[in-house]
Amino acid sequence: MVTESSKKTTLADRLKTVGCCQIIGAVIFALGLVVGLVIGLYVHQNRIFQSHNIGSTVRPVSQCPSTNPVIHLDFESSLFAPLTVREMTQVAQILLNESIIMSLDEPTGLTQNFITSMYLHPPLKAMALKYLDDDGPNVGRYAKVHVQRGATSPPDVMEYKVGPLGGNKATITPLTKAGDIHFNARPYEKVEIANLNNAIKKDMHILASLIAESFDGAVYPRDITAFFFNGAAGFRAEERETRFVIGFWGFENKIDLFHLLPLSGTIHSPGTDTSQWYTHTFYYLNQGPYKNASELMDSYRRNNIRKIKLSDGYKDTTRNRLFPKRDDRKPRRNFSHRQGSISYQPDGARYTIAGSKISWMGWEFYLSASQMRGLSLFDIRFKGDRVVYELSSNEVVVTYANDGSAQNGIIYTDASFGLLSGHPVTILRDVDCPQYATVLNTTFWSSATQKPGQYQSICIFEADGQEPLWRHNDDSFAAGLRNRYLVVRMPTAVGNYDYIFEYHFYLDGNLYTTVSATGYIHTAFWDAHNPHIGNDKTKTPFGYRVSDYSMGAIHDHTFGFKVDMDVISTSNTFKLIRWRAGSILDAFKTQVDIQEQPPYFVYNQTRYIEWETLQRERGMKLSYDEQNVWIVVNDKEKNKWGVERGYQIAPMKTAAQTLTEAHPALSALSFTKYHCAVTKRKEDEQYLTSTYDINRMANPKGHLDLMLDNESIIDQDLVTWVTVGFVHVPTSEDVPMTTSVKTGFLLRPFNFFDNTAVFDMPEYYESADHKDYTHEPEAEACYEAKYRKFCKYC
Ligand SMILES: *[C@@H]1O[C@H](CO)[C@@H](O)[C@H](O)[C@H]1NC(C)=O
Ligand SMILES: *[C@@H]1O[C@H](CO)[C@@H](O)[C@H](O)[C@H]1NC(C)=O
Ligand SMILES: *[C@@H]1O[C@H](CO)[C@@H](O)[C@H](O)[C@H]1NC(C)=O
Ligand SMILES: *[C@@H]1O[C@H](CO)[C@@H](O)[C@H](O)[C@H]1NC(C)=O
Ligand SMILES: *[C@@H]1O[C@H](CO)[C@@H](O)[C@H](O)[C@H]1NC(C)=O
Ligand SMILES: *[C@@H]1O[C@H](CO)[C@@H](O)[C@H](O)[C@H]1NC(C)=O
Ligand SMILES: [Cu+2]
Repeated sequence: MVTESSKKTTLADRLKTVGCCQIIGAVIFALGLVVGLVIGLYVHQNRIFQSHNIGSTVRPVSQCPSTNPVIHLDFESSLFAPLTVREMTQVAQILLNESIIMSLDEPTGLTQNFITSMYLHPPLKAMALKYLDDDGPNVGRYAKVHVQRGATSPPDVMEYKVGPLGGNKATITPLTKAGDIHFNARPYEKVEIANLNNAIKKDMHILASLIAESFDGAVYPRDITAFFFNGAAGFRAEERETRFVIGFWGFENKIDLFHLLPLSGTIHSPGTDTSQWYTHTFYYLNQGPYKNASELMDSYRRNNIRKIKLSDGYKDTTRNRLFPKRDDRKPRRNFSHRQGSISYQPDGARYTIAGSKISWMGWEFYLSASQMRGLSLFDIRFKGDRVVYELSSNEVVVTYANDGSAQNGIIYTDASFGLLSGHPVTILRDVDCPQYATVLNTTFWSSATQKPGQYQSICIFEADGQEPLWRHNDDSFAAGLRNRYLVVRMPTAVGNYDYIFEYHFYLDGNLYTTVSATGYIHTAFWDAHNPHIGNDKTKTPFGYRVSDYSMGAIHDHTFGFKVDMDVISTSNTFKLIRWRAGSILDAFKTQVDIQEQPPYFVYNQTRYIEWETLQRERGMKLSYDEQNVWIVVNDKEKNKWGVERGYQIAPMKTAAQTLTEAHPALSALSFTKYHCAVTKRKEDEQYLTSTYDINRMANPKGHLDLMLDNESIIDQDLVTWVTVGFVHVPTSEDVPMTTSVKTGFLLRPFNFFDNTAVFDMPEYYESADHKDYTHEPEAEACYEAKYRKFCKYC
């Protein structure tokens, strides 16, 4: 009774208050409106904005606190940080002093010795672990250097380890033997390209009228140039036969890979004596081979050949077809003039960077990078336990298929060119990462200038996933945790493609590795009268027509990673959980021998799981028909429930290699056959591929199948080599730009913790009776300062 009456009073009182409030509210509102208008006019006229003077109508908003997460950037004191510019200079000086190279001037000829790349040689793991875990001595920093030795007889390529860097105790250790790496198996670099360009000059002169008549009045070298990266330089290491194709100029002194032309040839280009080089095997509109340019020209003059004549004015349209700029003739989308949603950091950064060590919400790891292999992370720990010793991108393979004289059988192993040494990439704030991201440099050695360089290529930030990491609603409560994660992102540009490598660290111990592809597609000439295509003049067996004279060549993108898991210690075992279907008896018989199905089973069929411990090194492929779960466990470490602690390796949606062993490249690319291969870790099994194998496919020397040699992998230091990718059928939407496509894999705790690892985080929780309410920390509203200008050049 008492309660009821008091309730009524309260309600009546409230109603009164409300009525009263409404009047007061209206007055305040009117006042506010006037004040607001006046202030608005004032602000407008004076073009100033002083938030603390605005009064009650506008909530005062100030700039978000800017905390600098960088404690220091002394990379040279770190075990794993990328080499610094200073260290690279020291290494070059040491090689010069020891006469391994003769000069640090720009190389001008192939008969010189010069450095083609340089990057951190990771410390020996045993030593690094002693240092990290047992107060062992600092193992120092070492460089790995590739030297192209054209001055040596016979010429070759050598790799050296130089260090320890910093003091005056550095020594040079050859990692290869003289002659081991044949000179003709080396990757292409600028000096050779200049000589290859020279080698075709006289042919271009001979073919001048063919070029002009066929290609819209094109004149070499004013309008067209040659492209030399058309796949392997030879099948055997000794061979060097460089196929070239002609195309229009694109951006910035580079060929336009979208407007290649149907004129090609091959340059016999072995060794260093360029006077012995010659061109041969010419094709025009896939007609040939012609022994030399004169022979082709003869045939053309005598009309013994089918001809092509591009439409008039075509060559002046190529740039606009490709240039990635908004088309001003297109109407703007409604509201597209407004700024889109953005995220900001209201309470300062929640991560720190000390040297190359990054910490965020229980995660700790070191960042590293190599100009050849890209971005790496070392010593990844979560809540104090080491989970991964090394997580590194290793290789990107792109295998094309095409019907073009120099445009068939193209295979790129991008790490041979260098995942980070192609074009300097600068992080585009607001495009690549939010304003508040921290940007770190990576370094590279420029083969062309014989100087070190660095660019702003990695960004680090906490991302707002804008989604629940977990949630639950019940009649008695509602609760959840917003998903936020740390991102380490590195965009790269290798030729026409841009790859964006990322690592995402989650609050629950999950770690995503992803890679996206965007950029330009690589095409071949579209020949409407190609005798190899059917009546439907829109496609070839190798892809669709995507422009007047271009077809998009089908290809795959395959990304290989080294994942050196250390679940708590280096003693790990790999287990397969097989996802089975069968009878109830089959299920039980995997553990106990029973003869009769227990009576309470409603069906006699079920699914069940079986465990297999991998005894020996093995490569595995995913299959929809065989659902397996891959886990790396430490059988000496148990969780509270007695289960061995582990981490799962779970690929995201991925393609599989479909080339068979009949394809000549498959052994050099043997890693592409597996989605996951498990090997016993060895210092000399550093990478999935060799820099040189693509140019010596007949006898490749550094690929994954050579590591899979049946060694025991029970309670060993294991490396799992994870490979994911996608197939690409280019369509008209890839022109001018392929929008980003993503794949990757997840490392996920698997009985690693006693329970969900996030219940040490502040969360949102509300009981139905509203008596218990907690939420994540909430800072005052603020605006994010644009502390770095968007525009790089203005
Ligand atoms: C250069 O070499 C000489 C002897 O070969 C050695 O004494 C000197 O320390 C070296 N200098 C550097 C910078 O390595
Ligand atoms: C081109 O080949 C033809 C016949 O195969 C030969 O007669 C001619 O000398 C060659 N020309 C050049 C410039 O090598
Ligand atoms: C865009 O805005 C205009 C003007 O408000 C409106 O007439 C039109 O229907 C809108 N178009 C779309 C696609 O929403
Ligand atoms: C990063 O590289 C840029 C050049 O791209 C340079 O100006 C800057 O000083 C470098 N920053 C650090 C910390 O080395
Ligand atoms: C399973 O159940 C089906 C249908 O109930 C029955 O026909 C079949 O014989 C059973 N199989 C076994 C092995 O009991
Ligand atoms: C791998 O090694 C085991 C044990 O030595 C042996 O039984 C097996 O035949 C080997 N397998 C291969 C493919 O060599
Ligand atoms: Cu692609």
